[in-house]
Amino acid sequence: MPGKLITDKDDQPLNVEGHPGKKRSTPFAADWDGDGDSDILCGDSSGSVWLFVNAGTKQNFAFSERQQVSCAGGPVKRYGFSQPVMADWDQDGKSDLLVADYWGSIVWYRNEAATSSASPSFAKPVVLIEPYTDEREKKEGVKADCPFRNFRFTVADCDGDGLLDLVIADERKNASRRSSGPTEAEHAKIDSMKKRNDVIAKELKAIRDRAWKNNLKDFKKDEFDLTEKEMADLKERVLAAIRKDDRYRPLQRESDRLNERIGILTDPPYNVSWLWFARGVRPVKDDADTKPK
Ligand SMILES: [Ca+2]
Ligand SMILES: [Ca+2]
Ligand SMILES: [Ca+2]
Repeated sequence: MPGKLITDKDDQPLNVEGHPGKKRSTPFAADWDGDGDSDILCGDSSGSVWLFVNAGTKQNFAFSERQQVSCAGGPVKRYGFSQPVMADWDQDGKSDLLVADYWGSIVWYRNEAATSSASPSFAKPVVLIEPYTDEREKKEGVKADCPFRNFRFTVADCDGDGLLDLVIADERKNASRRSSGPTEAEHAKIDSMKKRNDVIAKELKAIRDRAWKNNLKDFKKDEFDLTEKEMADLKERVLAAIRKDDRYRPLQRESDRLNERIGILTDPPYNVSWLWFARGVRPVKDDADTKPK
């Protein structure tokens, strides 16, 4: 289905600004003003959350100019790449705002408006998931038993216990599920692969040496007495001879595969994304205490 550009009343595209060059904005549709149609909240790369109110109808949008979403303490502003989600977190009948950010925190802004149909009025944020600051990483490393950074998340009562839960996708610097290096069994596997690689390396060298010796014979002089042109000629012949050898390529391929598998076991790939389930998270502390350093 082709997309339809959402435009404002002047027919200009709705623009969510963030840092120059970084535009990973995250929209969330919600009926902000309680008039029955969907309005749009949008987080941006700088950590702000913007609101576009639909002053038109469900079918014919007419979005007003963007407004920055605020709470009791001032503008809602997180630590980059904010993602807003509206959900009635404390189940008092009024939709609250939850925001995730780059550092992997999720905060909850309680809606303190008088009624559920009034435009929201948010309290100061309280922390549901603490950020993974540099300081914390220095102390704890990249832990394998909790989400890391750069969250995207959704809210639902997944386990049906009546409390809303969080489902989080993080971005991890280190994909390893181990806190230390390879296990004993993996070390044994690595050793046996390295041994096989040594054998292959010797066979490959023998093929190259033989090709060199055989082709050098045709020049009828010592290799140190060859002219520059003769040396280039010899190298070309050696390469051709190696390519003709039936064993060379399969051995080379086997060695590449072994090196790749050794690499995976000893140096895991970086920047993967894992999914996490956080059951009915209660506020952990005031946001002022968790500022990333
Ligand atoms: Ca609306
Ligand atoms: Ca609420
Ligand atoms: Ca639940």
